[in-house]
Amino acid sequence: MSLPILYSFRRCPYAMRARLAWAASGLQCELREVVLRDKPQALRDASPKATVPVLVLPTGQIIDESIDVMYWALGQSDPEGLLQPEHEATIRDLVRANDGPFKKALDRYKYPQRHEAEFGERSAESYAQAQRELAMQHIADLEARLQSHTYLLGERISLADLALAPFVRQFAHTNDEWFAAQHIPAVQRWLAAFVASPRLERVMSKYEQWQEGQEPVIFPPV
Ligand SMILES: N[C@@H](CCC(=O)N[C@@H](CS)C(=O)NCC(=O)O)C(=O)O
Repeated sequence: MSLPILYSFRRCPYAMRARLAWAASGLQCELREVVLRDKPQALRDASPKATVPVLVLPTGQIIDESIDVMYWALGQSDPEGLLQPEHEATIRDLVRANDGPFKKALDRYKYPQRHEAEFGERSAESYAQAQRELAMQHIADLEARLQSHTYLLGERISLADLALAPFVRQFAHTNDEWFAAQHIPAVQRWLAAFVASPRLERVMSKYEQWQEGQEPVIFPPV
């Protein structure tokens, strides 16, 4: 029986969230590691927008938004109760804030040179700092949530934690020293637990670039 195929890129936070949910579901898939500057034709054929992750189901159905991959996998099997359907509206709001204004500011903070047209009179450095301040508005919202409980929605980990943590990790890693010096103890505690988790380690194995016709790589690794 053929397995679902997941096109992924190890360091992409969208692909990471999909792999986190996939691993949590207990399902298996064939993982195809993509190099973004050398995307395989099979990925483009499956999804012309050719972003990762993309899930191709044995039925031919294509799911090419990371959040939909998470919902699909956990909709099949959710042994940890990550979906928490009673909180779905809040989860969707958190994901919208993350993938929208936070991600936009994160990209500009991390790679200011790619947005030179937006600098105006500012230097690259002051532009990046302004973007970092914008991103911190979202971090402050997360801090308020995490001050009152262990995870974003309460005392149990949920899809929201897995969907947002890879992006907060990327934000922190942009300047670890600066991030560590901020007064956001609850976010720092939550992120440190995520970074140290066997859950993250399990989805961060390194794979060679996928080549058409190669032996399938089964994910997650056993
Ligand atoms: N909204 C998409 C965004 C996915 C996305 O933008 N992924 C990046 C990698 S982190 C990508 O594939 N970019 C295409 C490229 O760089 O060519 C999702 O949630 O799946």
